[in-house]
Amino acid sequence: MKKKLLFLGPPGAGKGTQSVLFCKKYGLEHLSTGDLLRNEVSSGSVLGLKAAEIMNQGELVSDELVLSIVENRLINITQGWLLDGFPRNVNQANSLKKLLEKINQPLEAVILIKVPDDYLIKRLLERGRQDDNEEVITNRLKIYREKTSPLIDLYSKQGILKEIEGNAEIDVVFSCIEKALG
Ligand code: B4P
Repeated sequence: MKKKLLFLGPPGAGKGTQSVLFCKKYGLEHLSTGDLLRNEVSSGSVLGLKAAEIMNQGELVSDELVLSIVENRLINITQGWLLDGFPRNVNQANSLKKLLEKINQPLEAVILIKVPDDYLIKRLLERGRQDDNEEVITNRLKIYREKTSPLIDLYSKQGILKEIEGNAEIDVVFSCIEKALG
């Protein structure tokens, strides 16, 4: 099983859901920039307050902040890792590439979880997190299309992208991911 992974997909595709299951089963370190940013927000730090404002509008938090969070974690992991929600734009992808070259741990596979917009909106409205209201979700989908979706082409050209149909039961999606990475 591959041990240096990235899960990519639109908001609500199930990146977080599948990452937790996968890391538990295969002993990888789960690096979710969304979770790390929400921890920063709960801590009430100045950075957290700034991040909360941006996240509640469905925009991307600054590359600088996200990169510093990821770099600090990634360099200390030895047992394999799964990046969830990072990178989210081309600049973050380029920075990740440089960082992985520096630590000599190349990305082995990228899982793209695909779900139609209608289902994404329904799932997120049902979840009801602070940034899960119709207006913000619409903006998050727009940002995904504009800034994150170019990464699909980038990783496809590198020959490491695997596409998964995410509009199915959680355990079915999980099995498809295992098959794709096995
Ligand atoms: P994230 O925390 O990454 O969250 P997400 O993309 O909205 O959701 P995810 O795809 O993980 O869906 P989940 O499994 O939870 O981002 C939140 C915000 O943080 C961003 O908008 C941005 O502001 C900021 N941010 C994060 N990373 C950043 C970065 N690198 N740079 C800049 N800013 C960044 O699933 C959603 C729901 O669907 C859940 O309720 C789940 O139970 C349900 N679900 C999952 N799988 C299902 C299935 N198969 N069937 C039915 N329901 C399912």
